[in-house]
Amino acid sequence: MADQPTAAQPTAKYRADYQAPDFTITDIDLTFDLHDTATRVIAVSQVKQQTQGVTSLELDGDELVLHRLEINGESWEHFEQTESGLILRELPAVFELTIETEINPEANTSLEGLYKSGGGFCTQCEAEGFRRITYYQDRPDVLARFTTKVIADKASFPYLLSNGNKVGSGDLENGRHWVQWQDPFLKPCYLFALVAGDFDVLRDSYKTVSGRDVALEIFVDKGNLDRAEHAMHSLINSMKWDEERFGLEYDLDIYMIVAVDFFNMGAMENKGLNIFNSKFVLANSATATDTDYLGIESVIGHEYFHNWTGNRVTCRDWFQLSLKEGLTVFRDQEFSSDLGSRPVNRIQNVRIMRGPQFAEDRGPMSHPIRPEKVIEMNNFYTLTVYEKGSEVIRMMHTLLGEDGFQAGMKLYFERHDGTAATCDDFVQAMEDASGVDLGQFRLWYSQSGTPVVTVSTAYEADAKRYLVTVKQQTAPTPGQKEKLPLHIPFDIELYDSKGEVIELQCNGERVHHILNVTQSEQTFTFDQVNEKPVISMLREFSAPVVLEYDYSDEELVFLMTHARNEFARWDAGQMLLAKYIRSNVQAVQAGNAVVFPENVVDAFRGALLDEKLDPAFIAEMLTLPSENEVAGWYERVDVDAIHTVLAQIEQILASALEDELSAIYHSLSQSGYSITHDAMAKRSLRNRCLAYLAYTEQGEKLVSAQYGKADNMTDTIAAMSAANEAQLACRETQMADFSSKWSHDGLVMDKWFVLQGKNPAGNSLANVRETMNHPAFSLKNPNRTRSLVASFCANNPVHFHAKDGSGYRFLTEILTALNSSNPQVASRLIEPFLKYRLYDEDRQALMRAELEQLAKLENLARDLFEKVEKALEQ
Ligand code: B3K
Ligand code: ZN
Repeated sequence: MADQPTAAQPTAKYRADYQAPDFTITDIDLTFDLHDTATRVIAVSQVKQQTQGVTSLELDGDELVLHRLEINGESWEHFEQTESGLILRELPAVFELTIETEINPEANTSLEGLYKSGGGFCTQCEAEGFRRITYYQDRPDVLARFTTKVIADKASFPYLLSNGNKVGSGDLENGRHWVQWQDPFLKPCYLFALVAGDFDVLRDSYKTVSGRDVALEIFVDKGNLDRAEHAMHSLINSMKWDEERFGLEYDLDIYMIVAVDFFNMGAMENKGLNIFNSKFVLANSATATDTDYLGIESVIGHEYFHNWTGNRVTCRDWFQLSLKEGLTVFRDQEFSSDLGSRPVNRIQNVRIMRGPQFAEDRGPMSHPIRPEKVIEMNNFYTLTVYEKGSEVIRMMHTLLGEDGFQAGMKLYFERHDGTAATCDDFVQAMEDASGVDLGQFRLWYSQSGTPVVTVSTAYEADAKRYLVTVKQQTAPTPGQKEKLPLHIPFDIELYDSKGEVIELQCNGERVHHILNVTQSEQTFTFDQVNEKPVISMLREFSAPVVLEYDYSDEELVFLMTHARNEFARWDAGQMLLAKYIRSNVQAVQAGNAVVFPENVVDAFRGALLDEKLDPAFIAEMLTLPSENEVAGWYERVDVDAIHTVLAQIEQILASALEDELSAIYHSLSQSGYSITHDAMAKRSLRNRCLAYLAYTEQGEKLVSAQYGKADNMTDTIAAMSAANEAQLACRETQMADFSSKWSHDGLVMDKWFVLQGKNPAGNSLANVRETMNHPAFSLKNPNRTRSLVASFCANNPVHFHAKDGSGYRFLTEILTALNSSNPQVASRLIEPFLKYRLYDEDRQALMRAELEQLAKLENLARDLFEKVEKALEQ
């Protein structure tokens, strides 16, 4: 029961142990009598035996007080309360189960289950939060029809919401009222949602392709109505896009989104009632940056797309999470790419793969996109499951083509609509619908780690033959020593010296540009190649692998200008930068100066001045890889050298390109503000120029002027961030001014907290500690915590890794506090510690000591336990 101490060590669950449930629940009728500290929940479930002869049933429950337990209306004695719930015994084959529990939403700081956010009530049930509401089979393969009655004080909570359609409402005594909802679709309990509060509501409607009218409602805190319009727009665009590109139509008469300030992640796709972190709903030109606008579009899309990929077809068990998440990320990436710039979206997604996802792959938590072993499910909502999961779907899309892939989607829904499915089911549908053999491809689901693909080429002038030899190798990862060759779609193109594409052929037959790499070593031969070509490889990042090839500077500069697709041009630029970053890190470690040759600068000048290119794309071309991404290239990371090299390359580019940057900066100024892609693209290049110019003599003047004149948050934050990075004198005035203007608005202040967290100044940590006393800051709010603490610990490596261990001690203090109040947030923040083996011995010892201290914490939450244990044993 609730307050018994959990003495036992948390135990793991294994994918291989899956067993179908012995009983299922076909219907559940819930009644919530809402009170801040003592909410009563009555759950009446219709239960049916699935395995003949089994008469006992385990229900999950956490932090619940049991008041009543009845079977078929009669009090039931045959049960036992355990640490993790209830075991009911001597059950009939079919019965009605009534359970009345009491919960305390106000004391719920974990933000899982039913909790209070601001003045209202809301829920978060994925992955295993429903067990904090009532005793239930809290697993995704139990699908029931939900009816929910919500009772609360009418004045404080005029809106009472749950999934599905409203079927009744009425007034009660003592100023209370009730509303009843019914969801006609079967769903697992993780998709259950309830909201009670007082809101402003933005209303619109959508006519689906078959002509049904859907009411759209977005609930925001009072006074925020003008900040919900972009979310509504994005929702309508999502509904339309899913009909057009995937042929998928919405299925209820109403779609509701509620924005709340206290939320552990981005948003949640509860059936018909999405609950969102207000960060991904609220925006207007004064409060939101272009990045915020695009983030809202993508998250609104993501949650909407889950209605089919996640809700209509859900996961059989949580090991299958990528079934819905990888696929839905793929869908939201395609949505953003169809609506905006495909190359820029691809570049941004690839940066996430090459930076944080590759880092996850080589850390102690390394896991395949379909994990085998889990202690705390919330720890597996990872970049691997989401982003790499999406790359795996994208590879199938590449192998099958759009038509084959859509045929696979259609078959998948025909087979699995209304059920809980597995990743294998999905791949099977893709295979059956297209006839493409995905046998070896399935290994992507079970093998963890990042494959390294090493290429060598040879040109035989006499035979006019070009040979491409591809080797693949995946290093062992924790718990998985043996690695097999994967099926890698390897997209290439060959160019002649004029930049014309050379048709791929072998023995007189055309060869497709997607090579099927399936062995550990394989040579592809191309004939009729009349001159030594330049090869472009892993085009569009056709597989989530590291590519190694010994390109010359000339070849990379050539590809930067001649490659046909923009992604390949950007990628060539990144490879060129990588060469000089690596050589300079060595130079700096040997006490030498940073060298960055003129001809390399010229290549970037060429990109900057190319008027045929989209300005947003040019901005990406001119963005160096992050310190964290560069750290990922090394077995032993030297944070100081990496920081020095990146900062100096930035400064060298700034002074060499000052005239061009300055001219472009001025030419891109816009009158009036709009969020069209064209306007955003111009702002992004202009602000990239400003970030460089901040390091030149005109920096101080330009940055101050932009801050003073900015009529939108994008330009304001760009000025502040340039001042912060270049440590300009105007930084302090801007920070003070911003805080006095916005300290009433936590969401806006998050941008300020991020800058404090990333502050490169020497007293950075002292400053972060002081910032924690700012009235807008609170460790109870995950957004505030992430903005300040995570940006210091994860994105300010030089100061977090200070040699005296002060950064490490700070993180342990925070983790210790959050371990008891909100373990899910703690578990995200601990990530920088998990990579401790990549640092020098002194730092390793310091971080290890912190991990050991955490391991000794009394009541160490499962979330942290799992990561600390793995990090220490690796
Ligand atoms: N499905 C949710 C994530 C739930 C996370 C639980 N710790 C949001 C999403 O991926 O769309
Ligand atoms: Zn999702």
